[in-house]
Amino acid sequence: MALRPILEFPDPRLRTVAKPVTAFDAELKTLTEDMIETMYEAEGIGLAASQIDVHKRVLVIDVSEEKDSPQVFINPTFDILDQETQDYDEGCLSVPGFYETVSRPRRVLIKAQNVEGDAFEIDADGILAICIQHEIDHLDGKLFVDYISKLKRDRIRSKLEKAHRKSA
Ligand code: K1U
Ligand code: ZN
Repeated sequence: MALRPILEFPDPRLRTVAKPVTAFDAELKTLTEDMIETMYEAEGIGLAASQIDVHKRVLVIDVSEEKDSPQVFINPTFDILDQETQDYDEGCLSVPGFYETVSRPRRVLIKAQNVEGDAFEIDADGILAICIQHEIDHLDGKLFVDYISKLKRDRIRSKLEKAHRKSA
């Protein structure tokens, strides 16, 4: 297993739309193992392959208290089950240090495949429903900062660009 570097906003590669997975092979298994290790090391509750510059429709999530229940979602989609929304102060490993309130549908039906290619569904609410929507946004080249005002987004962009210049 290996840690993979995480791209940070405003890196344009985060805007790439990921392609569906068609090969359920050893390379995919290694990718998911690396993503789980990278998510835990970064202390995140989710990670999309797009964030490590791999533009395939692959996500990992672990919303358990003990951080011992990683879930892998290949080619995930969701249907909204409840039009009611919930607000949550979202963070993002690609936008480190910033949290903003985002409103999303509170209950969704997740449809995905596992690493072997078998289809499954999960009726999700709470943090899992929020996290899967945030991660699927990554696969579509979208970030949580796209839901906030341009003024706030531009402020975050310039602070991160300054931090990147300092660390270069
Ligand atoms: O996609 C990512 O960058 C991972 C992101 C997932 C996420 C967090 C909060 C709301 C929606 C999606 C993170 O894990 S950022 C870290 C974080 O916010 C967090 C970490 C531990 C517990 C709770 C939140
Ligand atoms: Zn994110």
